[in-house]
Amino acid sequence: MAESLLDMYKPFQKYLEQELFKKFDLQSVSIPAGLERQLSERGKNPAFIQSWCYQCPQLRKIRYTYIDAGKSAQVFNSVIYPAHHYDLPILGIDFLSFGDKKKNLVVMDFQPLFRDEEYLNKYIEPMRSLRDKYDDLAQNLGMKFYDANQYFSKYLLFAKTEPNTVEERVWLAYIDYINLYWEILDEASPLNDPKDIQRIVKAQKDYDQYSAERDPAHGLFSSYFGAEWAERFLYEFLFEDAKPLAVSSK
Ligand code: BLA
Repeated sequence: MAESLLDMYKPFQKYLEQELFKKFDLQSVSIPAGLERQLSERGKNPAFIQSWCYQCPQLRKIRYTYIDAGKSAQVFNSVIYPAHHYDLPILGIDFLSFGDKKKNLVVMDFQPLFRDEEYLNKYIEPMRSLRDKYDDLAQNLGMKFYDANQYFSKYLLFAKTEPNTVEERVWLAYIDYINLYWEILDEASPLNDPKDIQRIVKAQKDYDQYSAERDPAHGLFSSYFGAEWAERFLYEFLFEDAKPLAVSSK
């Protein structure tokens, strides 16, 4: 399916892109100067990173990033933030492959903004049948960087797996999860009360802060592109609503 094992997540990017352009009236969002693409020749293989960003009335920020460092690393990462008048979970995708495809990590989730029962019943329970269908991809791996009880659902896909499984099982799961996300979005009713909207603004901002502070990719960005670039990429693009900590942990 992939043109070569070397761009193993490119079909996933293409699929998402096609879906987005088919379903939504997308507008390009500019990425701060110097962050849209970057090439590193520091490592064993050159590493190229490129990002895309869009918005539409239903989705206030759609971003995805591809890192191509040949055999050393292939990464597809995407976060889709619904408009502030929808309290839907954030769609999070993180597919990684390191060192000659020996280690493939796939994570995909509808990342809940709130954890009360009503919310979870409304937005997370619908994932349950997919979680059961792809039981093999919902491995009980512990988290080192993140807290599984914050911004992750109990039905996330989280697997360490083989390239074949990525091309076959993960591909099917990916399509199913994305389609379910579109369904939930189609059915969502916009909120009007400014208090409700403020609560969502804050929850999405807290998500950015939490994610920026814990991002396991910080070290990878620094080693490829330098600490300064890594810091900017995190705080000016990936999680732009987060504020850098006064004392940086660089
Ligand atoms: C883990 N994600 C990782 C790791 C890296 C990235 C390098 C550690 C892999 C390892 O050595 O075990 C990479 N994260 C990235 C990249 C970006 C990024 C390249 O933000 C940005 C371009 N991560 C997400 C999203 C989810 C997510 C949206 O960015 C949600 C689906 C999940 N990534 C996630 C999880 C882990 C992970 C759960 C395992 C971390 C842990 O053990 O705590």
